[in-house]
Amino acid sequence: MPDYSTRTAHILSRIHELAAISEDATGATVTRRFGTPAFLKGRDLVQGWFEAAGLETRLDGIGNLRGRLASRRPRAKTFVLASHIDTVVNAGKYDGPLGVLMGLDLVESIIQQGLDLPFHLELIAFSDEEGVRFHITYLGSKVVTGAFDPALLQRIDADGITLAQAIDEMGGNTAQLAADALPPTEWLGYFELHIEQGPVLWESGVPVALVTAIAGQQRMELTWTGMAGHAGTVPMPMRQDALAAASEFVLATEAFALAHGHGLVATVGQLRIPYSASNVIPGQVIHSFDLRSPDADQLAAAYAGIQTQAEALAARRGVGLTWQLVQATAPVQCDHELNRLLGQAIAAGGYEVVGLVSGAGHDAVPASAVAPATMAFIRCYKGISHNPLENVEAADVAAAMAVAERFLLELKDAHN
Ligand code: HGY
Ligand code: MN
Ligand code: MN
Repeated sequence: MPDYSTRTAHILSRIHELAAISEDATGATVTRRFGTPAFLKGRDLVQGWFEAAGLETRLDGIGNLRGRLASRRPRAKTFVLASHIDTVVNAGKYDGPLGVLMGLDLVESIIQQGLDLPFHLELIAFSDEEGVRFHITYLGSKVVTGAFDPALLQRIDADGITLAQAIDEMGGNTAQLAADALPPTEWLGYFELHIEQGPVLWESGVPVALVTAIAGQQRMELTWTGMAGHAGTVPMPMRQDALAAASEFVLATEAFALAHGHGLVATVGQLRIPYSASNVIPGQVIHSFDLRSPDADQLAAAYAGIQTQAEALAARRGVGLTWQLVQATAPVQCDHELNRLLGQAIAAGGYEVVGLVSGAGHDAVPASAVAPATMAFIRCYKGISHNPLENVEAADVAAAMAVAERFLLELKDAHN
């Protein structure tokens, strides 16, 4: 009988070792954005673990770490186990790395048992799922799935560095990105283990669930342009205050999402005021806008409705508005057959089979365009994520490990 609690303790000790590598030299917060020295140092650590497990590893052109366990079957397809090792800023320890390190443990166990699978296994630690540095998500998985648009190479980060420059500086190779794709004919499927990042499992006491769908999301950048002025001399009715306009927009979109419900969520997570000073009326405000829904029609209607509201608000306030759509991803359904097997594995563990829609985006989204894809969610502390309070119970990770290992063995039997 596998000793999942010992294996889980090993996974969690690696989680803490990786979390100690951060852009924050004080170590007080966990931040490893795509291509930064901290990201590269963390990836080196994980690559050492891949190689110690016996995986043949390589770094692809966009910096994904790829470990391959070849099947002895010559015409075998490839089943991908993956998640990401980049993080948001001031992140938790588990969003991404937990899926990679649980996947590594599953592969280590297969190698130790000397199992010959009827498919190649490729374990991938994606280099940029969060899209923090260039505001575009899934850069790593887009390369592996062949969905990477070369035009993205011209995107610039807050320091004016292009994605192409960042890739070159980290030792990547922009000329290789197309060749790094796993051809659609070679995919058998995709499976990702990830913390739920929501409260459902926490409240229900269920340790692990399957994912039925992943919400669609749109990422925008809005720029409000008013008139900078003296905070002491411009009468209130004469102001074209860009921050007041942006603030009204934030509250109006919050009210819009609350009023429409059904999984619609709207967030302004980043905002900057160029040339800001306490005694200057903000002349310009630039901010992000993240809009999501599991329902494509609701997402489209909300996008149009909120944009119309924003334009009317800008006109009323005499403020200019530019609304730039940065990225749009449609909602995706997870694969029914994989979920049938995953549901069997969950039930065999004695757990209620819970199916969840993910409000968070995941690399399973690009993967679902080329292969049957699904995910398993692990219960996390109060559903908190993108926050240092992110946490998991070892018992829940152990439960998910048992389910995932049973799922892989079912997959082996199904393709033998
Ligand atoms: O934004 C997301 O949903 C994910 O954390 N990248
Ligand atoms: Mn994630
Ligand atoms: Mn995340």
